Amino acid sequence: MDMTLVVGSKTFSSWSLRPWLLLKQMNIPFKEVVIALNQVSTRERIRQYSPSGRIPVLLHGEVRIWDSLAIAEYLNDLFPEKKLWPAKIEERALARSVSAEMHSGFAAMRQQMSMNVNKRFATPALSDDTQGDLKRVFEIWNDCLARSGGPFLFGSFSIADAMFAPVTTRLTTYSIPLTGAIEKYVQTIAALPAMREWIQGAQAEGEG
Ligand SMILES: N[C@@H](CCC(=O)N[C@@H](CS)C(=O)NCC(=O)O)C(=O)O
Repeated sequence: MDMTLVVGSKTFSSWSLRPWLLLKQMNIPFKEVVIALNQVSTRERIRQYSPSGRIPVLLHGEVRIWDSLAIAEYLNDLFPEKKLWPAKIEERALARSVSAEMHSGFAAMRQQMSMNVNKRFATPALSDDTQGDLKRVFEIWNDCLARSGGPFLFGSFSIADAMFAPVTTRLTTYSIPLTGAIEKYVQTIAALPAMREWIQGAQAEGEG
């Protein structure tokens, strides 16, 4: 049965990037529908697919899943052999914790460093709250990478990497100085063929 992922503009839609990257990276075939954000028709177009009025949405037969983390969990249920979460229960618990923390937190960073993969800005004066958010993201990454040995947060690519992928692009867009394991991790995500494909798609939109 075909799967269709409805996403927002690739330039801006950080929530959409997560399940899109997960599907691509795990070689799960899907069709995509892209809805341009910030247009007069955006709200109405999203409503055709999404009861919450938000995207991403995954359409699979009669099943509709809205919300990036719910989509990731659905894919994990559908494709257990793909090991979208780490194999060990302790690692899985940690991966779910950091993914949920990303999903529900970091409001200051999201607001001050909104995703725009087509732009590069000089490092802005970061608010205390944004600095606190970045400090916590780096703490999570350093901890996970030290435990797993990399190159991804839990060794091989998992839902946790998909959840944090938009943060890696924000660090580049806003020229945040990086060192050591953090810099290497950002480079690892940027070098993924799927990530390059998303960015090419964003460039083709000519937005931002
Ligand atoms: N918690 C949701 C958030 C989704 C969300 O906020 N999506 C934005 C686009 S990135 C949206 O649909 N905005 C509606 C609009 O721009 O009209 C998720 O994880 O999927």
